[in-house]
Amino acid sequence: MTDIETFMNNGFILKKKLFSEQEINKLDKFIEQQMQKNISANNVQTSTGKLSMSLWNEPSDDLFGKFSTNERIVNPMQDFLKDEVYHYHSKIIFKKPGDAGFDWHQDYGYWYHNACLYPDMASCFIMIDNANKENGCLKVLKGSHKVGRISHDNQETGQETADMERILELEKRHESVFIEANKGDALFFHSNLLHSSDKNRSNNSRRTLIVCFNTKKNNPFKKIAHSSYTPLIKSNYNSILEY
Ligand SMILES: O=C(O)CCC(=O)C(=O)O
Repeated sequence: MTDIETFMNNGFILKKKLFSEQEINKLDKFIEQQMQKNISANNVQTSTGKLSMSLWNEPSDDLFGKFSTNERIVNPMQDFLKDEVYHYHSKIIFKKPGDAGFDWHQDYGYWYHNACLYPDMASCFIMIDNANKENGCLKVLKGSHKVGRISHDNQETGQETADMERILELEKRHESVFIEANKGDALFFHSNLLHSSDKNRSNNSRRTLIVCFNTKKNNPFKKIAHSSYTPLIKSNYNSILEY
């Protein structure tokens, strides 16, 4: 199967070693420096506790931007979504030891409410640390993007949680896949793919940089949250190490 066929059939594709160890070490140091400058991280509350996340809408003109607009991500995204894509937002999930997991949801469960008419949206989940079952790697229901958008309950915390009656049924029909991966690997996944994650039960953080894309033709019909269409200027392959 080609990468496009895999993405179409399964709703995701894991690309091993999309970024080198040297590139991820550079990102790791950059995050450390930004934390010292107090980049804001907000607490997210889920049914299993709390974790922290930083989110920004515009692709920043710094090392984060060299990742989020990198041709290694943008070119496949355009192939998967079959349109020009733009940066919708990026976020870093800091899943520290003991931090919570995410309840079952589709990202389009959120983005639907942001005036995006079609689920022609996807994310690239870049592993900054190795991810495994113990530290709360992502879990997906393979092929579940084909069910379309299912209803979500809006929790008091602001988190959207997919209808559990349907999840229990879908779990019988779709394989649950734990995305165990190494730092530098990257998961591309469709906005309707059902996913969740467990708490971090290890002694180390499990951090990810998640870059979310929308398509040009799916520009939100009104401004609610995240970015509207702005042409994306791609960064070339070498731009991370050159930065
Ligand atoms: O980082 C995780 O464990 C899950 C993140 C997630 O589900 C999301 O950002 O939509």
